[in-house]
Amino acid sequence: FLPHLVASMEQVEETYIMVKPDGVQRGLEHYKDLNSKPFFPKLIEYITSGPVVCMAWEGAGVVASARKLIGSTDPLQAEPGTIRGDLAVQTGRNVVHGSDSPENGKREIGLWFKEGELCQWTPAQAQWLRE
Ligand code: IDP
Ligand code: MG
Repeated sequence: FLPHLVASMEQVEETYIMVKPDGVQRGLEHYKDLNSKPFFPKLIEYITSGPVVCMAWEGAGVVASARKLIGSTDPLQAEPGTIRGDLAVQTGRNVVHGSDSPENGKREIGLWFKEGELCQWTPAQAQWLRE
């Protein structure tokens, strides 16, 4: 949310956004590969405890670069400058998720988004980011 941008627009509008029960329930499927871990019940309690902000990023090497930006699973091992390194303290509250492979990226985007909810777009500065 960028209040300075909103304030500079002529017509300030409000919109109501809600994660509905299916959106929250689908969190249960998301970590199915971890369901034998001892921390699984607490992980599910945590991940379904409130709304989440979902994003689908696309780009060459984006799985690895997003994981680098996010930092190690344990925030105490995460480098300063990463999201977990700067903002988190415990593994069980590590702020952000990123898919660990292109295959899981596809699978997880499929869990959280329906067809037609994603849009393809090219930012105006794209030509200045890559040769
Ligand atoms: P990742 O999020 O870095 O890919 P995963 O091993 O896939 O790490 O674990 C998924 C999530 O499960 C972690 O981000 C964290 O929220 C939680 N988690 C992993 N290991 C533990 C643990 O030992 N205790 C509590 N929570 C854990
Ligand atoms: Mg993972």
